[in-house]
Amino acid sequence: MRIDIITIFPDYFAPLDLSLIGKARTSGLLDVRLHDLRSWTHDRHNTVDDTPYGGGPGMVMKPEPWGEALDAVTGNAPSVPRLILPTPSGAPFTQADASRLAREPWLVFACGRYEGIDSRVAADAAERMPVEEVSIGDYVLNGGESATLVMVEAVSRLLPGVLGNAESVAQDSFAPGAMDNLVEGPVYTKPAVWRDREVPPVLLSGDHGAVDRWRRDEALRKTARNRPDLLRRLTSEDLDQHDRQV
Ligand code: 6GU
Repeated sequence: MRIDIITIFPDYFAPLDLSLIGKARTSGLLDVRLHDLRSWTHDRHNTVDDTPYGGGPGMVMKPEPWGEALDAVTGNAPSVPRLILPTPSGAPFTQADASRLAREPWLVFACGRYEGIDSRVAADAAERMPVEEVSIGDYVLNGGESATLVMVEAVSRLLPGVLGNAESVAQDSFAPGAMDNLVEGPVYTKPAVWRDREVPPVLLSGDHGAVDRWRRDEALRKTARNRPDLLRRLTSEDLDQHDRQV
C-alpha cells in the first residue's frame, strides 16, 4: 500500500520509522511518502494560512498551496488515490473504516491545522478522486497530524504480513466476528502469583471450553463497565442463555 501525507510538520511522522510500521516500510509492504505543504508556497514567508471570510477567530489554510500539492502528489499517476481529510467535523473513524481502507492500494492524508482548510479544496479534489472527511473522536486536536498517525497505524497493522500474528487481529476489541461488539477482557502472563495476586485458576486448568466461557464472561463484564454504549447495541441473538445471567 502507498500512503502520501501532506503536512506543514513532516517531522511529526518520525514514529512511522519505528516498530512494526518501520519494518513494513523497509520490507516494502508499506510505501509512506511525506510532503511539506510549504514547498508549494511561492511567497517569501511560505504562507499557508489567512483570516477567515465572514470573520471569527483563528486562521484558515489557503487553497492555493493545497491545490498545487494535491495536483503534484496525485496528478500524472496511472491510478487515483482515496483522499482522507482528518477533521473533528468528519465522520467517526471505526475499525470497519480501518479494514475498508486497508484494502485500498493508495491513500493520501491532507493534514489541516488552525481552523481547517478552505472548503473549496475538498470540493475541487472530489471532482477527480474519492474524498472522506474523518474524525478520530469527540475531542479537538491542534491539527490532523496526530489523527493521521492513529489512522495510519490502525490501517497498516491490517495489511497482510505487517503483524507477526494474524490471529491477534481477529481477537482484537472491535474486530468483526467472534466477540462482536465486546471489548477484550483482562489478560495474564507468568508468574502465576505476583505480589500475592493469583492468575484466575481457570486459565491454568487446561480446560479450553472453560477458558473460552470465562473470557466471554469477563469481556461482557468489562464492556458493561467501560462501554455501556456497546452493550446496549448487542442484540438478543448476540447473547446466549449463560450471557444473560452474567
Ligand atoms: Cl481528525 N482532527 C482534529 N484537528 N481534531 C480531531 C480529529 C481530527 N479527530 C478528533 N479531533
